[in-house]
Amino acid sequence: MSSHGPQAPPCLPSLPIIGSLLSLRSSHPPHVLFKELQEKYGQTYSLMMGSHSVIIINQHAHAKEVLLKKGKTFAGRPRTVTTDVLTRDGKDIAFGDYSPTWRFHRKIVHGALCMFGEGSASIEKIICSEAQSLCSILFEAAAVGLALDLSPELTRTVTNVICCLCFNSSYRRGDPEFEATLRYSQGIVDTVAKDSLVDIFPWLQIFPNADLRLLKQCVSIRDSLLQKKYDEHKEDYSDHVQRDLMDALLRAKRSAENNNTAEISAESVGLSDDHLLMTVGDIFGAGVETTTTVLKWAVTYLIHHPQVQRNIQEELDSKVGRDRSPQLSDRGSLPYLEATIREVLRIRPVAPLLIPHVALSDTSIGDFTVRKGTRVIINLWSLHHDEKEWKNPELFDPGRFLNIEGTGLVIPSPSYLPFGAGIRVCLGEALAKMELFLFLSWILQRFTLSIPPGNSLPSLEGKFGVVFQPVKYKVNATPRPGWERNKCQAC
Ligand code: HEM
Ligand code: PLO
Repeated sequence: MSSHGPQAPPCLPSLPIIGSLLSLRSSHPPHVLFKELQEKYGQTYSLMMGSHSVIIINQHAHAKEVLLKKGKTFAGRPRTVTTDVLTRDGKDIAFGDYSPTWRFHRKIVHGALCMFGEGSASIEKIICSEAQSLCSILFEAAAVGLALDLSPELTRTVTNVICCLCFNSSYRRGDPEFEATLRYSQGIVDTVAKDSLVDIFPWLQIFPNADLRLLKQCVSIRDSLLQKKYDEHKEDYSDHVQRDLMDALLRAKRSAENNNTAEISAESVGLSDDHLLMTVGDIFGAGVETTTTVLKWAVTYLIHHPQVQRNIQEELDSKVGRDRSPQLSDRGSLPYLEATIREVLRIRPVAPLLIPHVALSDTSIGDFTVRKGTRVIINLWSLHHDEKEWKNPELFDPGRFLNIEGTGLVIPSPSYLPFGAGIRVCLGEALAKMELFLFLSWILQRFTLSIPPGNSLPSLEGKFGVVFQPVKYKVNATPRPGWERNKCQAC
């Protein structure tokens, strides 16, 4: 405790109405700027976004205090103009405030995702079947010497996994409905929750705003797609079979309706049509954009580091061989691949600022006082690039996640939280890890990825938004020796 007693964190200069906006003008993306501002204001400081007080945290001790030790106190979410458009005023999980409805929906989703652990439609089988068709497309492209932008292919592959889990359906290549999801989802990623001016100054809504217009258009396309899936599910719903997440939500709604008394209705426990749709919308959106983004970063780094790619391939050759495809039970024997995935998640976190948290009561972080309603941004970028915790943080080095012998995995620093932590921790962590492992192992068992001759290496800079995405570029997937012909049709 300081000699002056408890104090608020140091604050950036701020003016009425505009807040600290003048100190935040920068050519850098927000996570980099927030990391730089530590030099002047310390690791934990505050600023004003319009009329809201925001605390920025750049170190793991305070991050863990917020997420774990005081997780419940900091479990709130701010309401913003753009996320309200996306989620019908916070009726979803990710951007919805802490409430019994929020808890209930997290529980249903968790249960539905666990249900897929076993059985004939197991997640592993779904992922492997999608990996198989992705590899077929890469073989076809290689056969005619075509370099591919992997982004739409990886997106469709990942979309099909989550589509199967949410709606028990999938998309073929070129399916117009899939092309529509690609377009609307990119439109949403480009416009939602990126601290655009309307989110800081809600009154700006009254002026024409191209971003907000695009967001509304994209959300309405997404909503009609979700509504269609919902109507189809309602039509052939049965209490006896649960095909997917949509069915799990419908079952919860029906059972609440059957127990309906004067005071407790499906609406009042948060099972309105809006809530159901927004929950699947979240899982569908998160399920696609995050995992696809990590796969794209992984490919980008592998192209920059051919030696890392060769190391993974050698590990695959010796532990899996060529006569069968990798499966989840190989995870323990492929530590170098796992270490590479961990390093990708460190160096380019999908959500470099997580989603903002809000203090639900007066509280504290370290020695600093925090008022109820204060927004808290955990700068994961700072945690993952902290020079005190990571040697050469900008260097891509999977070896840092291996023990000295290179045989086992380690987490070398507590300053590593790619999925967040505590009661707001990512709901899809297990699923995402399975997908990353299986897709990358299937691809690298069969192909070597490189940039077509004459093209320059893709930028590692990335585009800031609600997910931090790499740039677009074309890749050659060259079949490895012994894989010149797609021999693995049967496995
Ligand atoms: C939240 C990371 C994949 C569903 C989050 C958060 C992070 C994160 C950092 C925010 C935590 C916070 O605000 O404190 C990731 C990464 C992924 C990934 C790195 C891929 C590698 C997925 C997938 C799903 C998913 C596949 C869906 C199945 C969610 C949901 C939330 C969330 C629903 C909101 C949780 C809440 O606010 O209560 N994720 N995620 N994520 N994630 Fe993920
Ligand atoms: C991605 C675009 C979709 O069309 C809608 C959507 C829903 C949930 C969001 C997701 C987007 C981006 C990534 C988010 C996810 C909830 C949790 C996840 C923010 C906007 C992360 C990484 O925190």
